[in-house]
Amino acid sequence: MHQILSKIESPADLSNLSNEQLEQLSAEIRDVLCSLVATRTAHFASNLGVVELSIALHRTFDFSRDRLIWDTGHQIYPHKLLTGRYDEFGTIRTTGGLMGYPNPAESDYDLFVTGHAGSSVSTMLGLRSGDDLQGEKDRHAVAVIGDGAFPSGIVFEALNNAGGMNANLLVVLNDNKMSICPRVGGVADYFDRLRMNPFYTGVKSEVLKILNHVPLLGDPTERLLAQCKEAVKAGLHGGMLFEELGFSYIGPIDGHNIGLLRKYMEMVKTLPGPVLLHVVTEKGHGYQPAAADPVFFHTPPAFIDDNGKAVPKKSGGPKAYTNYARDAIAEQMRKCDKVTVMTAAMCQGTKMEPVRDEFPHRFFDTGICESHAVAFAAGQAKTGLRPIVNIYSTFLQRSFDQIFQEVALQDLPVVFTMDRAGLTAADGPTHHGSYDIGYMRLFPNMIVMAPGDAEEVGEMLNFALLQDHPSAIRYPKANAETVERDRTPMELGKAEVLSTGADGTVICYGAQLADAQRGVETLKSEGLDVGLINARFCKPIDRETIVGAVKTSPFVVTVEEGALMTGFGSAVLEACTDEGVDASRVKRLGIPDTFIDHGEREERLAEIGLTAEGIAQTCREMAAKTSALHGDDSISAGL
Ligand SMILES: Cc1ncc(C[n+]2csc(CCOP(=O)(O)OP(=O)(O)O)c2C)c(N)n1
Repeated sequence: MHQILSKIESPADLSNLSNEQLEQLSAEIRDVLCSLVATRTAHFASNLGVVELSIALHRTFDFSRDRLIWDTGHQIYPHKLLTGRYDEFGTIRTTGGLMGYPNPAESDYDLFVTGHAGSSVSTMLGLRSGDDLQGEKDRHAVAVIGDGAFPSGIVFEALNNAGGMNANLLVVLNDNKMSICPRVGGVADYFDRLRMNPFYTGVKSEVLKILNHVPLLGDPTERLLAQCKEAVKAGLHGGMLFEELGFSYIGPIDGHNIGLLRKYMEMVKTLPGPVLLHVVTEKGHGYQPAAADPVFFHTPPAFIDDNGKAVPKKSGGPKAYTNYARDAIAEQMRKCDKVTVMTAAMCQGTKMEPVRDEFPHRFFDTGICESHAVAFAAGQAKTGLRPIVNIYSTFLQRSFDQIFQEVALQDLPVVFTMDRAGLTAADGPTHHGSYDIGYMRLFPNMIVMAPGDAEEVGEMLNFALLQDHPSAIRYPKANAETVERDRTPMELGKAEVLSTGADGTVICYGAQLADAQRGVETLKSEGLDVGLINARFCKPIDRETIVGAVKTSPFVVTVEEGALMTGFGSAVLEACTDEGVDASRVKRLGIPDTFIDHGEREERLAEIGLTAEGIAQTCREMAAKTSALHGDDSISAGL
């Protein structure tokens, strides 16, 4: 069925194909993408939009030698299909299958494992510089970056540096007018003006006229290109921002016209110095529902196409932590008009659209600019507002220094609600929220918390907003359960003891509480009496309760869905050592010191023991070990 695509073993196989055949290839790639999203959640609209661009790039350059980086990397599916991964493509985003992002372990055509936006121009400049210094100046360097990722601060740092170095570098701006949600900010408006500017239409047709006389392959003349550049510089408006930074700005051009793309790429290939090629694409191109609703189709759930209408295969289901957090934020904003909320281009992922619509003046989308968002929140906090920075754990890593300097060092009451804290399944290592416990608890003044169940999300947010210090609340990408118990009120640095046990204690930090309770109940039915503590706070840690449990329990198992190194369990060990308490009978469950692959979240959690059975089994092992140590047959006999 995919007559051309199925024969593409490497991009070299594109070399004999005509533009008509390349267009057929585009249709075949789109067909593969549509079949994929009928089976599972995957990045869709962005990939539909870059089909022709991917083909033109691989047809023009030789990326077995030249350098190519797709910024963020979520739009890399056509590239994967063109670089020898057609046969395995059906495995993408499944355990053991292809990654949904670039992965050098899969292919030499993928240079970096990425998933976070904004680094492409910097890394490409490094590659350019490395190749130049090592006598490989003939290798071309190409970074493709979306208009959503473009306003990230680091991109401008890289453009500034590249312009100053006059590096031979091609930056392709893939302008589809969208981030995940509609793009925001001044740069977005600037791109709009570039598209609309009548002078530009003029430039475009002038350039086209010239290009029509340039042979497709070979002999591109620098003189003509210099003329284009001069034409732009002569004041025909648009692109001046890039020109001033030292780039030659070319475009905008139609990113779905393969012939045109190839012509321009042949042209810019030989243009010396840094070049920005502005390519206009349509997100969702070729599948009408996705083009009409690119927000939903950015990463849609598996769906069936019912006469052009996407019907999700599964709907409903229990409420996720994200929804509880969203509702809690909305409630606080209704209660107090000093409460504001920030997102860094993740309004949809954090399900904040209703909050945005209800509080348009207290909802701030900074674009993909996490470090700015944090410093911005600090400024608001200084004026007396109570900002909530609602960012995924993994993306908030970008703001480490602003969390340190602008927030913690000033002791400003900014609240961080960290979504996707823990394993995030199909996206893999770039998206797991593994490190926030460590990077938050490092800083003096910071209050670091994790709700044990659904109800605690709102209670913790309320508690956080009452503090005069910065605080962080983490929760995973998971459905939130309710753990039935007599609840104790939230108190700074106080854990909640759900039950005590003569044989051991589980101390849970965060959303594994329900699993821990199930695990403890299973053990009880087996004759092992294990108590359960809901830690609530990693910092300040409840020394009295937690160190007390380590002192008096035959064993303690700590549970957290975060990196063990610097995590909650480490905080427990540190507290014990500080108090001179023997912590050798403490076993820590969490994310080990390795990068976790993509795959089903449940599978991945099971591998590291973060399930009810995993927790129970660790307790059994600890019970056997400690009873053997103490020569106590009764416990091991009970197992
Ligand atoms: C640092 C960081 N923050 C947020 C995200 C989440 N994210 C993934 S893709 C995306 C939109 C990117 O827009 P654009 O670059 O225009 O690409 P498009 O999908 O429109 O092709 C966002 C916000 C991310 N990957 N990295």
